[in-house]
Amino acid sequence: GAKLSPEKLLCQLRDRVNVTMIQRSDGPFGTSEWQQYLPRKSLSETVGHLGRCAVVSSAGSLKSSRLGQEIDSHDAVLRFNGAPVRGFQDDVGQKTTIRLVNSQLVTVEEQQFLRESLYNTGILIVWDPAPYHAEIHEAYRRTHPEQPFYILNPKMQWQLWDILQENSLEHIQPNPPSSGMLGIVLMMTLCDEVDVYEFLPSKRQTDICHYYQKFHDHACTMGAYHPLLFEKNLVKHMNQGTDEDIYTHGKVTLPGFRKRAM
Ligand code: NCC
Repeated sequence: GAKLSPEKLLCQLRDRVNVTMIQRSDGPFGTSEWQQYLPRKSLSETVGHLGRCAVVSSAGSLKSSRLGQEIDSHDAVLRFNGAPVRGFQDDVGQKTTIRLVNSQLVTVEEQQFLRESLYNTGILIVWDPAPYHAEIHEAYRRTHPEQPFYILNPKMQWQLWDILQENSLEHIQPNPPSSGMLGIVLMMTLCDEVDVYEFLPSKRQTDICHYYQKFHDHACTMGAYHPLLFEKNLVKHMNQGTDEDIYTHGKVTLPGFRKRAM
């Protein structure tokens, strides 16, 4: 596919990717046991109007970045999976407004997921309910009844994948986008402006997978299962910030969909 202009690409993302959460009345989730475990309020009602938002990748290159203060200066901060803040505040900040987790984490690391306090700050959203276990959702709801806990509409990942494929010259394996890419598009629907940290690696780029673990794997940054390289090309194409910001801060600035007259 031929690459669209950044403006056209933003319109396509806004118009074709349906960023919604599963609602109480939807399909198999509409059964009586499920109804009570889905939040009553919509996500946008829960978060309200958001101006500047930050998306914090889990990349190893965040280590020693000292971006914490800058990240926390945003109205809302999105983090992924088990990425911690305690002990890493200087580099990644401490504010967590939304945590986006994959269903593998919820099911495979079930005991940690149910117990660790990391998960009960802010709003939780889980994606990819294909192998999803309703029991864990229920168990979590019982332990933290007040916390908003949403399930991302599973169509979204394939709508986004289509746009990734259309804007790439190569064939992309039909695997869902990474949590990172899903979170970026989610925040573009909720916020006026989105700063993304270390999704496009800075000068601190490293083979260390996460800022919170001593584990080396090149695929964490470049992708293996997820079409990460294609995601990063697309995000680079839409960047409204400078190449200098990418190099020094690993920072990309994207416009929110709401403020656009497209
Ligand atoms: O590693 P993960 O991702 O939790 O990272 C969150 C997002 O940060 C971006 N990232 C991460 C590391 C890195 N070096 N560069 C990056 O750009 C990516 O956008 C990534 O999505 C996931 O996407 O959900 C993923 O989850 C992990 C794992 O399941 C969770 O951490 C829970 O333990 C996957 N790892 C494995 O399955 C081993 C990973 O492939 C994708």
